[in-house]
Amino acid sequence: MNVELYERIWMWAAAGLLLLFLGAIFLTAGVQAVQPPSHIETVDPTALPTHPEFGAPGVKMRPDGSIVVSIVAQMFSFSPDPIEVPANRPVTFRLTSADVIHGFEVVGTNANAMAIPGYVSQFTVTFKEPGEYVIGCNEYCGTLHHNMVGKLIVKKESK
Ligand SMILES: [Cu+2]
Repeated sequence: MNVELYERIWMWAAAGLLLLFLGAIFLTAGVQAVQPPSHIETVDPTALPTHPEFGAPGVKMRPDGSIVVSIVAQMFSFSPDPIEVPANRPVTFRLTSADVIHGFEVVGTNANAMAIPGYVSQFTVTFKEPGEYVIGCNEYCGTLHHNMVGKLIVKKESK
C-alpha cells in the first residue's frame, strides 16, 4: 500500500498527540493525584436541615486526630464559611449540595470536587502551607455564581 509522505507525517503526528494526551492523563492521575472523587454515598437533598451531619455542617476532629469537614453548598455560598483547619494533618472534606450542582475548589491546591445534590463527595488532603485560601465554585450555578466564594484558613499547628 502506498501512503503519501504528507499523509504519513500527519498520521504519525496524530498518533503522537494521542500518546501525549494519554500520558498527561496518567501523569496527572498517578503523580499529581488528580482523581475524580469516587465516593458513592447518597443523601436526601430535601432533608439536609435535619440530617445528622449536614444539618450542622462544620469542622470536627476524629479520635485519631484527623479532621473531617462537612460542607453544604447552595446558591450562592458554602456552609461553613470560613473553614478553619490545621496544617500538616489529613483533612477529609465531605460535601453535598442543597440545590444544584456546585464546584468546590481550593484555589492553588489539588482540592477540587463537585457538590452534587443527592450525593456526598469526599476527598482527603493535607495542607502543608498555612495561610488563607480562596474557595471557588467552578460550576455555573446561577446568576450570582461569580459571587460564590468561600475562605479556607489553614492554621499553623500549635503543639
Ligand atoms: Cu456556582
